[in-house]
Amino acid sequence: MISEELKKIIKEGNDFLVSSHINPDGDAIGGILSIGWLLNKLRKKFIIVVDSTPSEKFKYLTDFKKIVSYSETLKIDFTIKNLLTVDVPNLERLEKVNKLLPKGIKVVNIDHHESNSNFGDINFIDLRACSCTEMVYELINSFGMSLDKDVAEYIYTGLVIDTGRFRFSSTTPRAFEVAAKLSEAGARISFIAEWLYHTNSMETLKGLGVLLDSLDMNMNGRIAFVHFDNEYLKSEEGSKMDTEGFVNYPLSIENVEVAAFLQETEKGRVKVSLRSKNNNINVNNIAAIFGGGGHAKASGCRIKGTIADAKKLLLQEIRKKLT
Ligand SMILES: [Mn+2]
Repeated sequence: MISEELKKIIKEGNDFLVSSHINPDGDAIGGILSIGWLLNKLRKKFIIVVDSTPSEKFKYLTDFKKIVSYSETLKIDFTIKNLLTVDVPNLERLEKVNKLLPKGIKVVNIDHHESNSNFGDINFIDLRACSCTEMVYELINSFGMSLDKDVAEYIYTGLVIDTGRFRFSSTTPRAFEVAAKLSEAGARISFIAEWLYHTNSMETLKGLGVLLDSLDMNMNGRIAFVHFDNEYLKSEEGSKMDTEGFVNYPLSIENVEVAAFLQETEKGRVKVSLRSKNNNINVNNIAAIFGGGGHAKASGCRIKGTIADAKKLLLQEIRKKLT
């Protein structure tokens, strides 16, 4: 349900900073672009800023280039009065974008993460929404606007990414209803599927080979780990690959219940993506132990130490849940 309070701040407010989490995924990017589309229709002043450069994978989205990557020298030519976040469970996830926020601004929080801390002045949280873009779709609808191809593709991209192509158990009948409307509005369904899931760079495919070689099975095949060490991530080939979706390969193994994809992004610092196929194992809770978060079946965190250290710590926690 769209609250009157939410509609009011979007209708009457101005000078918005729109943002999402660091390393934005398809739902984050689709979410901020569809909010931008709405604000533009309402002739609002706004800027979209995220920490980190968005993946080129999403360059087919019309206003992709309007997403600004945070830098120390970034100048915004208006005073921000409102912050609008999409797909952000807590403000820390904005990372350096926090430096742009003046004191006393209003915060609007649009999200579907279980771990959301309700940090906004206005919180639009819907744990049943398949994607944040589905929530923005409802918001745009509440303004009685009709969709064009551009916004239909922003929304559809979030929906496809966050439902794993309408595959996750979280995929609702509503997701298909919304997808039908987006297709009607001109979203290129076939092109997006081909581009997102059946087009790879050579480096990505070679990287997948390296990753699969690292496969490490634990607890009689119930837990699968894969990893990249820092040397590979920094190498000529490794630095060019797109690792999106890689965690699904270990997860696809029959009898695997929990999969973890570890990347030593810096020496002594490991980024972890966690996935669960077991309804009784909530990987959001496991990620939370290490200061991360996400969803019951898909979450992430960062662990200090080597790949071996991180595996050991994760194994300890996952083992507790599995026994
Ligand atoms: Mn999302």
